[in-house]
Amino acid sequence: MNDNLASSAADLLARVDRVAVVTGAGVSAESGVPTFRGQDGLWRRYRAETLATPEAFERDPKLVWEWYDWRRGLIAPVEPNPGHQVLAVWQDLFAGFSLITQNVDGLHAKAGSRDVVELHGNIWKLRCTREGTVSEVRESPLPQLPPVCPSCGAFLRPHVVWFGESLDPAVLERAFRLSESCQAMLVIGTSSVVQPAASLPFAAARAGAKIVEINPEPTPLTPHTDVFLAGRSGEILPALDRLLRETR
Ligand code: BJW
Repeated sequence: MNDNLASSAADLLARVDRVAVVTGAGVSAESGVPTFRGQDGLWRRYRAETLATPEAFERDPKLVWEWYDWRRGLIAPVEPNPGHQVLAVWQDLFAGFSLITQNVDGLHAKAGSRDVVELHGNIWKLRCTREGTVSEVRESPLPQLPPVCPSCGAFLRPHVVWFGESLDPAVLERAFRLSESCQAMLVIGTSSVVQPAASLPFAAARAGAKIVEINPEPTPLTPHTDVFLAGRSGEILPALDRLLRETR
């Protein structure tokens, strides 16, 4: 990490009251959860269109469920890392703090973050394909694949947003409102290619917010940021937290 850039980011954060954070799979990478794209990404080994689309589920619900059940088993024993922990502490450091995540792993909540805006749903929740009811099911592995609704017998599906599906309008509207009302936005561990999540920092910047990005690799957002901190969020966020406390 470049010390001057980290100091600039800390100075920037020390001067604002309202902060919004957008996270992606990279924030959970140091906990051992694979990302989607990139070297060991899930999409390198599995084809998104065969597993994360409504058409895939229609075609072969058991195959899709086997993949999700495997991922639930992978995530179940995983613990939040120092990056998640700093973000949980920051909710009480700023007068206004919001955390918007594309992740479905629930690790921000496990770290103690409250009221997380989950853009793409949550892998621990299941939704009835007929009635639309949502329930939280932590059991892993699931006893039956595909699981069925205890009330009507229809298949349950993961309560996540697949490609080609719309995000929950209320959740999306809230994410844009928070983005457009913050003074600084941190964009952490996302390749910034999946829409509409990738538009949030642009909406924030248009409304006057400063943008800080944390990622080991540059992304399509990088040229539009005020500060780009190259590195892992589990290392950079604790360092930024220390600098911020010295500055404030
Ligand atoms: C670290 C690190 C460390 C590593 N520290 N960092 C234009 C053209 C074509 C299609 C579209 C288009 N506009 C919109 C679309 C459709 C599509 C889309 O955006 N496609 C793009 C790929 C082009 N979007 C949708 O379909 C969305 N719905 C929608 O738009 O509805 C209206 C509509 C429909 C149809 C057409 C047009 C409009 C829904 C998107 C749903 C995404 N769902 C998934 C799966 C969720 C369930 C599950 O988990 O199984 O969400 S896909 C996957 O990508 C997952 C993620 O949340 C999402 C984003 O990935 P993320 O988090 O950025 O992860 P990675 O792996 O990409 O990046 C990790 C980053 O971390 C990397 O940069 C690393 O460098 C970094 N990193 N280690 C910090 N230690």
